[in-house]
Order: sequence, then structure tokens, then C-alpha cells
Amino acid sequence: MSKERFGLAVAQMGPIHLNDSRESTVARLMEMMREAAGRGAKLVVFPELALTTFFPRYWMSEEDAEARFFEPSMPSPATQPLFDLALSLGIGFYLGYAERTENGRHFNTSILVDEHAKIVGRYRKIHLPGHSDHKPEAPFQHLEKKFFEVGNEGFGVWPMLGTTIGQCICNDRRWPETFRVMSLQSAQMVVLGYNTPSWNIHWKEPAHLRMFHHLLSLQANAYQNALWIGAAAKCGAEDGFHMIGGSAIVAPSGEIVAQSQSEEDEVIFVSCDMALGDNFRQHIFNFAKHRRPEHYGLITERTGAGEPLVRGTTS
Ligand code: CDV
Repeated sequence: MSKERFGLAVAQMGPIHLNDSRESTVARLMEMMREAAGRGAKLVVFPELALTTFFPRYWMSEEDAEARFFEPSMPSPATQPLFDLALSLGIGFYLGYAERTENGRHFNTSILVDEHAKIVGRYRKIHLPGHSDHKPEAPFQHLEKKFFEVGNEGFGVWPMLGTTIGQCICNDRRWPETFRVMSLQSAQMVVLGYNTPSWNIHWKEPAHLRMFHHLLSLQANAYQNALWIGAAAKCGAEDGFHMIGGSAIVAPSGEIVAQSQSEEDEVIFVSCDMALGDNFRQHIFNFAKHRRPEHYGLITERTGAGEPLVRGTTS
């Protein structure tokens, strides 16, 4: 049982506007990285697509999007200073960005970088929300299905910084399978970034539900998988398009132990007791003892809901 403390920082970002440069954005990340390290963090979590505005809200060609918003390499010239700073501070980080592969494929990607500034883990977003067609009647678009392919590398976890860390991105947090697959690989902590528009373009969802469901998803998945979860928003109004804040650190008890107060750049920090999850893992969520996978087959056999299974009766 690990008795160690793990300093976890979540670096929320306020808006990044269309015309903001990569350099000015990276400077903001660096300032928050310094603060996180000063507060004792081993790891700082940045948002999804942390280098640009949330561009899937705009209709444009794939070529235009690639030229303006995608990174063909990581580190890139613009992000190298962030890696250099991480190395000098001895701090790890999670960063979300739009990845263009060597073969010209496009993914909504995050990386885990260790305290030696080495990329140790890469995740390509699997649960892509939104649509691929143009919806001119909508106040904004959500074109993740147009600009990105579904991630092709599964849900991984990585031994780093003295623990085992999984990563996912934004919409993934709403799906219990995301966290269960990582906790079955002994994840102790899962980190993620998000861009959650305050308005739903598909139906008149009451705005307050956006924050409620965000926190509900983090809390339920932390508890049911005995995980520490750190979630970093990009938030506020990007060129008038508002996104929720609510960056949070959630304990394996399911309790929120830190939450952002603003919709600006803001660092939150918790010295995490890494033994806390052991209590849940050894008792109520002792997977080896209590899980019944022989009854979970439909989860991988079916995608959408279908007919009830035909069952016999015992009468
Ligand atoms: N970037 C996202 O994945 N956003 C989704 C919205 C569209 C529902 C989210 O889950 O927050």
C-alpha cells in the first residue's frame, strides 16, 4: 500500500481567441507550470486542444484546419520552451493538442510527459462528439467528427512519477467504459482536459446541466474505479462562444477536493494521498473478488441498445 503523497495540479485556461498566437498561449502554459511546480506539483494537467481556440466550432475545409490548428510534430518549435521548462523544474505534464501524423492523419490527442520532459504516453480521443456535416442554422458547429479520426490506440495507462496514470479527453469522461478499462490496468489516477460549450446545439438542454453532468461524471467514475481524477477546462468566452469552467480534482471517495473559481487561467492543487484508493480497491470495488464479467458480454457485443436477451424462468 503506497503511503506517498502526489502533488497534482490542474491548470485551467481561460479563452484562447482565434487570433492568439501559439507563442502567447505557450507563455500562459509556462506561467501556470511555474506556479504548479512552486506549489509542489509532480504533474500539471492542461486542457484539451490547449494550443488553439476550440476550432471544431467553425466550418472550414480539412486543409484549412490542418494548416492553422494542427501540430505536425511534438515537441514543436512553439512548444519546445514548455518542454525545456518542465525539464528544468522536474515536473511532468499532460497536454492536449490537434495531432497531424507523418502520414497526414488527424487525431484529437493528449500526451503524458514525465519529469525528464520525455513523452511517455499518447492518447488519441475515442469518443468524438458532434457531427461532420455543416449545420448553418446552429449558432456554432461541433465538427470533431469532421476534423478528427476516432482514436486507434485504445485507453492506455503509464507507470510514471511513482504511480500509474491513465489519460482521456473531454467527452470520454461521460462514458464509464473509459475509466473501467483504465482501472482494469491498475490506473491510480486519470487526467483529462476538456472544452465543453455552455450551450447544446442539438437540443434545448438547460445550461446548468452542463456543469452538473461534468462533475457527476468525474465523481461517479472516480468512486467506482477508486481513482484520483484531475480535469482541466478551457473555458470562458472564446470570441463570444462560452465554455464551462469547473476544473476539478476528485478523490477516490468521489468527493471534489479542489475546484476552480474563475473562468480564467487558474491553477488548483491537491497533495493527493495515494493510499486513499486502496481502501476502495480492497473492499467495495475489489474487482478480482466481485466483478462478474460473464454477465457483461453485451457491453462489447453491442454498440446501440437492442432487443432484451431471451431468458428462461425458474418457476
Ligand atoms: N470537446 C468535447 O468533447 N466536448 C463535449 C461536448 C460537446 C458534449 C463534452 O463532452 O464536453
